[in-house]
Amino acid sequence: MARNKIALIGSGMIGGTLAHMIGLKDLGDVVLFDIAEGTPQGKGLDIAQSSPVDGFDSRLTGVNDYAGIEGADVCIVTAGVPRKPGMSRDALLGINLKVMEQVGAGLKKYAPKAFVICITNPLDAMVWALQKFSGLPKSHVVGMAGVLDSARFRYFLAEEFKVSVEDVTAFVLGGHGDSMVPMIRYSTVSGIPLPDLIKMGWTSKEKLDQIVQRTRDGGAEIVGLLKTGSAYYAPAASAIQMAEAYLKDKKRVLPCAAYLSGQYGVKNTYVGVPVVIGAGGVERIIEIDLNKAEQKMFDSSVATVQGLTEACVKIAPQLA
Ligand code: A3D
Repeated sequence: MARNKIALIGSGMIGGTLAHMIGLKDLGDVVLFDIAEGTPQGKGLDIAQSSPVDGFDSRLTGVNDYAGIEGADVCIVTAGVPRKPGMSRDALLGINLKVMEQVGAGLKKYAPKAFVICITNPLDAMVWALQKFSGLPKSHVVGMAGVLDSARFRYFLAEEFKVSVEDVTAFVLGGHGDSMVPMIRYSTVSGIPLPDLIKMGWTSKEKLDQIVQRTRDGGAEIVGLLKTGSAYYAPAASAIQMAEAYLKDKKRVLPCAAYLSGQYGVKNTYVGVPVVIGAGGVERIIEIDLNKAEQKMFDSSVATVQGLTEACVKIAPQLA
């Protein structure tokens, strides 16, 4: 059986980390693509030279031409610019939308059968535009944000409860931004919901509210510390989990930015919801029950995302 081919569109901080993780996990051969000459080639060669030490056989190559991604099974898109301290994700929209147009054309021509995971910000609007520009099936174009936001929530909760991160499950819904909706009722420690843990005296509502806010600000906290760019280890790990679910037909239930065509009463919008990822791409969108307060937060998050997609249409009317 031929090895999987994984194309990384964008070979910056997340792209390089993805390439390294794909090698270490033996997920397939890697093609790094970037407009910067030398960057994908240099990163590919550096990681390839670690393969004898770590014992993996992935072939890594770097290219500046979309022809190099031809026939890719999975494409992970990080092309564009990241935030600087004090910048919102939304401020990246104008620049990154133009990048999505180029990436979409490259995918359409060379990798129309790929499962595409978009990471470029502002995430929900960029994945929506990328699907339109590329014309690939909506089941095969998905955005990574929920796995990362949930991982941040899980990490902070595990720290608060002094238990293993493995035993903390959490869901974060809605758009990837300040309006994201960490779902307290659906988050548990080994099946015990967070509201019950408050009753059991493990934590207080005030402490949970602080953790929810820290989760919402999780990206900005790292941008503030790094000063030169945004997070890349945890975003890369999150996208790898989604790619692995597809390549191994794992049917994982993961929160992802998926195309809604009526689910949750929302149409023509990509936003974070739980989905099943398997060999068919996004195989199912799971509609969970939201109470009034959760619905209100979700609706306002959707409205924020739709405001951004409208801004995309103003810049690129062909997206309408
Ligand atoms: P960075 O290290 O700057 O890498 C981006 C790469 O894209 C650079 O190597 C550029 O040369 C390349 N690039 C720019 N324009 C093009 C183009 N037209 N075609 C191909 N390549 C191009 O950034 P990064 O890897 O840290 O972040 C990449 C993106 O991910 C940014 O938009 C971030 O905001 C975003 N991001 C999203 C999350 C989510 O959770 C959704 C988390 C972290 C970062």
